[in-house]
Parts: sequence; structure tokens; C-alpha cells
Amino acid sequence: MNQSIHQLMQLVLQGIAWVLKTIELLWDWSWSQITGMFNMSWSNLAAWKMLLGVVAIVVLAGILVTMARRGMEAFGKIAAAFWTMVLTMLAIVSFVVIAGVLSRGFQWVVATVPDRLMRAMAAGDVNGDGKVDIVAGALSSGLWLFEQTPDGWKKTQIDAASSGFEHPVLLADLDGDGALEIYVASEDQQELRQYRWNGKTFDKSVVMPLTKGDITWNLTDAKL
Ligand SMILES: [Ca+2]
Ligand SMILES: [Ca+2]
Repeated sequence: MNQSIHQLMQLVLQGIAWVLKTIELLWDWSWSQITGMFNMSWSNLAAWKMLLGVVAIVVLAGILVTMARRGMEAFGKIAAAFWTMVLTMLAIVSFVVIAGVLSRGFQWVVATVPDRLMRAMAAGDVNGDGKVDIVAGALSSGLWLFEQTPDGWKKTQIDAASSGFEHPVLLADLDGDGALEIYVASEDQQELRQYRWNGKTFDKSVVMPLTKGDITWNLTDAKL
């Protein structure tokens, strides 16, 4: 499709160039005839030819006046048509640009993890740097942290020994100190765990055991 559009544009440009070249040729030939008539020697002409020449000059003056008036009208129409064409092209191009931006966004990969399933993700500032992080629980590759840095998203494995089919995560400030903790249902390890940022790394503790074989669909916080 892109190649067809380019070919169509080339055809349109070639057509416009051909029309302009034809107009230029006709203009040059006609103008050379007009100037040639005024440059010729009138003194040796017969009286009837001089009279015919005067009539021709009067007619020519009328044609030039009409041409100037029509030319002004044509210039206005050409300018309006050109402006309409520019606006139309901009409208079409804006859709193409929107499609391009959407495509770019679709191709934007934050990070990848070596796993085949990741059902749980939560967003919040868990390391106190003022920027929102993403914490994710993968099927078997562990618990992951994605941080925003000036160079893009930085991926860190918080705990390799945490896994489960759902492996849900919750970011909440349950101890009320103003900082988010990470709560994770580590199903394979049969533990509901808490991770707290100590300024350098995460301290892990067990909140409660989980029953073997249970699926922990989700974690949520609530005021009881
Ligand atoms: Ca952060
Ligand atoms: Ca807290």
C-alpha cells in the first residue's frame, strides 16, 4: 500500500509538471509574437496594413485587460484550491501520524522476563524514590521489580524463590508508616509474605502459611 501511495503521488506530481510546462510553452510562444509585432518596422507598411495593425492593437489591448482580470480571478481560485489541498493532505497525514504513534506504542516493550506466564502486576513506589514502580509475580521465575530510571525501565529480581500459578501481589501500607510494603502469595512455597524496603534492599518476612494445593486468586487490603 505504501508503494502504491508513493506511485500515485509521483503520477500526480508528473501530471502537474506536464500541465505547467505546456502552459509555459504556450505563454512563451504567444508573448514572443506580441513583442515581435511591436518591434517590427511600421514605417514601410502599406496604409491598409497599418490600419489593420492599429485595429489589432486595440483588440490586443482588450485581450490583455481581459487576461489580467481573468488572471486575477484564476490566481484567487488557484490559491484557494492549493490551500484546500494542503488542508486535505494535512488531515490525511494526521490520521497516518496517529496510526504511526499507536504502532510505536504497541511496539514499546518495558521489559521481558524469562517465563511463560505472569498473571499478577501492581504499581506503586515501593522503594521510596518518588517514582512509581511495578511489582510482578511470575509463574516460576520469581518476584520482579521494574523501576523507572532516566535510561528507561530497570528490571530486578526481588526473590527467585517465590512462585505460583496466580502468584498475586499487593502493594499496601498496612503498618501505616507512609511507605508501601509488598505482599505476595507465594503459592509453591505455601507462604503469604511481606517485603519491606530498608533503603538498600527488601526485607522478607512471613505473614502466614498457605495451604498446600490452594490457589490464591487475589490479594487485597481492607479495614476491618
Ligand atoms: Ca520507586
Ligand atoms: Ca508501610
